[in-house]
Amino acid sequence: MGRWRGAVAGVVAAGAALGVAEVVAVPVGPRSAPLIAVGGVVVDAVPEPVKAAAIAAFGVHDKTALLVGTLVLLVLAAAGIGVLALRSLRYALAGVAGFAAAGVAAALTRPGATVLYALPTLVGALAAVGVAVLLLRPARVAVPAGPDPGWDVDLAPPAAFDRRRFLGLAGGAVAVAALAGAAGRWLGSQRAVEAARALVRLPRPAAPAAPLPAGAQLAVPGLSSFTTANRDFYRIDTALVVPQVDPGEWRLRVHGRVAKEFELTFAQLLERPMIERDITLACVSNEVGGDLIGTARWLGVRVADLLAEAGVDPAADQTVARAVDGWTCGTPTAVLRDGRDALLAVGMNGEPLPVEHGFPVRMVVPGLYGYVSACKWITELELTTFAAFDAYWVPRGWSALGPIKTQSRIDVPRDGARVPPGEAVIAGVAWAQHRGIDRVEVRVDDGPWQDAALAVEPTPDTWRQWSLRWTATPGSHTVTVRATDRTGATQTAAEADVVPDGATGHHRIRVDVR
Ligand SMILES: Nc1nc2c(c(=O)[nH]1)N[C@H]1C(S)=C(S)[C@@H](COP(=O)(O)O)O[C@H]1N2
Ligand SMILES: [Mo]
Repeated sequence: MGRWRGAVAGVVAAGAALGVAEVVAVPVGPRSAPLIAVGGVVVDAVPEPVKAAAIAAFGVHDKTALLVGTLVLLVLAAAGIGVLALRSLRYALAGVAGFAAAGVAAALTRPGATVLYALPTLVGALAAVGVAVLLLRPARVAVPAGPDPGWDVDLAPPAAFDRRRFLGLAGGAVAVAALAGAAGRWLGSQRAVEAARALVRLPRPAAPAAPLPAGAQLAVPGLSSFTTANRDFYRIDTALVVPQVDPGEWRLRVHGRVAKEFELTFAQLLERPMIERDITLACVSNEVGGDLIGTARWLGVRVADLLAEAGVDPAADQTVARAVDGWTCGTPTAVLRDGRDALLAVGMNGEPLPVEHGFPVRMVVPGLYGYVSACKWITELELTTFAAFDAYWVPRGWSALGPIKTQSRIDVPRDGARVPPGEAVIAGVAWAQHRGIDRVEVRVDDGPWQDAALAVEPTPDTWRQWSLRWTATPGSHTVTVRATDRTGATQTAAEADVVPDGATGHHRIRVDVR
């Protein structure tokens, strides 16, 4: 009977610590909460294969998986420490001290941390000690001193352990911790940033995008829509809690190897001439056939205009964008100035940027993967060189340069679908941003490559829809697609992993016609 009591006490104490810490983290800042801080260190430290495997296994839920995994480990450790603490409370104190040290160290080393970041963990640790003492003490004092009392030491004496009191206290602590945790999370999400976002009035673009041509969107059920709704847009970043940036405090600093450094406020940015563009954004971690890609109508200021104003040192071949949470990406300066619509975006599909997509300002560069260009919650543009600085993903095994590779995907039918025999439609999307798609071919089984019909391409900076009629014959079939971009290059069949600079290979599905 003894052991479970220790395990329960340990887990309840750990829960109390996390719950209380969440509340203290509300005024201090969400990234100071120990679970988030430790998770953040893990995110920054995991070796590349683990990160790639996590994205492959969990996709956009990789961060949830990380937090759940961390919690499971914590629960196991806390249970173990609780069992030890039945023998001596010293074990409980040592365990709490160990976890507190890890939490404080993680919180204090997060980018942008202040000494206050230690507070949530410390207050949480006090709560854990309190709960542990409360739950474990009766068991301890009950173990009689002196000569062997004659009963199994594993069994506490009947009088010593008041099961109802223990369960009542444990239940109470769990309820308080859960309430505190939920309240902390809720208060954290109610921060002023959503209200500030609701107040943003986006300027009219000086150069609006033309309405989408009718032929850009094919009428094929199940085909991805040309424009991806904000709520459906994939999200990939290293932020365990979404940075909350008050547009009133936001500054963009343009500095480094420039003739004239300067700073812009959000109001000043909004006064500048804005352009509106349809651009497809893709993640380098997108597997062949994957869905880490989407298209939005972005509103923003040309990055090239800002660089021209700063006066760029011709030797500064890399422009590093830095986010408020310390994340960085490095973009070739030449790409930002070659005339393409590289944007500091404030609007996405007619709304201010959603908070998780970078509110108030992010970068979007047609033709480059997000990890080398699409900095969300941006606050700095630093002109430097590739020789002088490695951005976030580079020391973690990814290429410093990330031009998008020509790719195509079959959306209809779905892989593994059952298709009735007869007339069918195969359809999907193909992309080679900033080069444009000129041809898409489809092959059934080992048959000839057949040209698919292409939808209207509003700009070479977006994906392009395609479709092909097919008379489906009974049996099991594979369907393969490949695209050719406007430079004449056809997508390679050679399969390459997403690391270091994007997956290659043909998307192939299997369908069952019956
Ligand atoms: N601050 C910050 N910006 C970031 C990232 C990040 O981790 N932190 N990830 C980048 C990556 S890898 C991609 S693919 C795009 C994804 O943008 P989205 O989440 O709006 O789709 O954001 C980029 N911008
Ligand atoms: Mo990405």
